[in-house]
Amino acid sequence: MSREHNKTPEEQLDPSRRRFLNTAAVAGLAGASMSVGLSACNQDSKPASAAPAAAAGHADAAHEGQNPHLKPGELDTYYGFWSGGHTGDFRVLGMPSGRELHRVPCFVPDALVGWGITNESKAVMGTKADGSLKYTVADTHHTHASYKDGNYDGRYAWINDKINSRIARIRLDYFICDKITELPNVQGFHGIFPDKRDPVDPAINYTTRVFCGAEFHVPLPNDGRDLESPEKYRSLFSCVDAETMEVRWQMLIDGNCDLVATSYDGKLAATNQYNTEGGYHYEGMMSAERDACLFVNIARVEEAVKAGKTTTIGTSKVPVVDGTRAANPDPKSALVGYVSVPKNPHGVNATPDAKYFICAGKLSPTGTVIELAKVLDWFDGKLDDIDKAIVAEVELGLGPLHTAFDGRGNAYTTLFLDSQIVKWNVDAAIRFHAGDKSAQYVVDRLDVTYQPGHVNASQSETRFADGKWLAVGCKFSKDRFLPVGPLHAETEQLVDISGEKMKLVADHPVRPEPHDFIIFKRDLLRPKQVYDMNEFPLAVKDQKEAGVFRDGKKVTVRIASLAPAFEPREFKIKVGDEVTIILTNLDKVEDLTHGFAIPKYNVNFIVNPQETKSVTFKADKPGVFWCYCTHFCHALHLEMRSRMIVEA
Ligand code: CUK
Ligand code: CUA
Ligand code: CA
Repeated sequence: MSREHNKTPEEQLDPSRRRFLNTAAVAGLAGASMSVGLSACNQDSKPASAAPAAAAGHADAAHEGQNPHLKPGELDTYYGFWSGGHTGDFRVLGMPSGRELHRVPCFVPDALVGWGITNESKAVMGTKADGSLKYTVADTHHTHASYKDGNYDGRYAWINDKINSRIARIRLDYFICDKITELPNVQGFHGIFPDKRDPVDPAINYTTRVFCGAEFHVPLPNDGRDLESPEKYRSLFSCVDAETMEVRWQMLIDGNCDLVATSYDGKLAATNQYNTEGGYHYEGMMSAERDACLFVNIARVEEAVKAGKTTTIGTSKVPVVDGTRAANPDPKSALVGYVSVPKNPHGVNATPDAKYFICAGKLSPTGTVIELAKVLDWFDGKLDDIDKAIVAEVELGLGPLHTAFDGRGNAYTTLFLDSQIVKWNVDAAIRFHAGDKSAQYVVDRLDVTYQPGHVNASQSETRFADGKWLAVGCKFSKDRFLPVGPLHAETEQLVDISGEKMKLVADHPVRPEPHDFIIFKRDLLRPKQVYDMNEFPLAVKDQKEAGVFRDGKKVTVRIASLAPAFEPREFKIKVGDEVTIILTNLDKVEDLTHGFAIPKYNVNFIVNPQETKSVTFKADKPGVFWCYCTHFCHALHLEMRSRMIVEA
């Protein structure tokens, strides 16, 4: 296989270059796009060639670039929050090194921390009547963090689960998932974005809501009715309270949604739709030349909810407003405006100057720039056609998906089919669209390997985009890493964007498949490394509080760990008992984690310094069971055990 990056700058800048990987599936997609997508873009909307050819090769010779490689002991300057994909977790990377530092389990059990084993984690994850987990699979795509004054404030992050329509919150003081909410009547919860401030109260300059887009349209309620009437299927756009994690309201919408973006003034949330056709096979979903980006007038929706202009669906009590096109004909009262965007658009991203949202065309080779002030004008009745909010629609390349920003006016869009990132200047694109055909909006193209989906840059989704690093999540790795059998790692590539030209500086393999991520400055976070014991009502605060407490067949065993011993050193229970073990780690030393495993009883979890966890199980096997520490904590780690004696 030829290496895609061996190519001259002149070739990189040539937007007519069309090369495809020798992969049947990809070729198929490319074919579909070529036949239906390119036709959407007429010939004279081709971009001007970007930079003078003579200068292209050496334009950046003076730019030394940044070094992503850290010496032993050096710390990264950014945090990266990556979604885990099917592993259902939230991953924390150091950037620019790309070193994976942590995985926060959310939706799927995790054997290291005992997520899905302990009572506390099961309460967060949700259980069935018999106490078993309600779900054990997930599909996380998108992770975003809470804002204050247009920047990350280090309180929370959120992540979606597309399969079971759940949203998880991660506390960024301890890097733990503390709440999970299942959205009612939603299938395929996909895009997620926190608001950045309140639309009406200027004192609230931080995140209080999280908006959740929904992808699949289903009968509402989905209880067996309307199975064969797809024209009645709808999706719901949901608003979740950032603090309580309760669903504040939902809104009926047309079509199927991908991403969500929010404006910096708190007034607008947008979600891009690829199935305005209401198709239920892919041919139907791509039959129209244009779909939409839907703009929600947040203050109006909340007024309508307050005024009780709502319904409910099925057994859910959540108030539902009607945001369908048909229900919102008059801009002056509309809850929603539908801006037309070509064709099966993918991704919607807010520029750091707060002026524009950008949608990528996916099946059209275009990027669409929508001016937010004009959308607001339309809601105020000052603009007769909401499509006049489109200030640019320019050709970028094949299969545009997601866009990141450098804070210097440039956008970086992934081209899935071209296996490229295209760097383009938003102002130049607007001038080009307005008729200045000499405006060179394409600044640079970089081959990536291969088939990029998400892209993000350091601080890109804040007012403080700093244009230093860009990461791109490539869906295929092919020959980039040592072969490990049929399942390939994905390639997260690191690009230095501090200069005029993009520089590929590192490849990182990642376990499939993370989708989206954010990168932000490390000084915006202040994680704690020892728990506050007062967070745990069950805490065994002293070794003297340890012991066995029996109430009929219910037995509570309170255990304290203090390296290198568990207290009590042994305990007796009886077959038939319902046993709850409560374990507090009394060690206060940073990094001193203990584990607690009970052989044959399917119990294993860890307790970090000053943390308390509990497990409940039925004593159903008589014998001696050495409860042992699984986390190397001390020279006497192997000796750190407690003898569980189960009497017949
Ligand atoms: S997405 Cu992942 S590549 Cu829409 Cu969740 Cu685009
Ligand atoms: Cu405690 Cu190992
Ligand atoms: Ca469509």
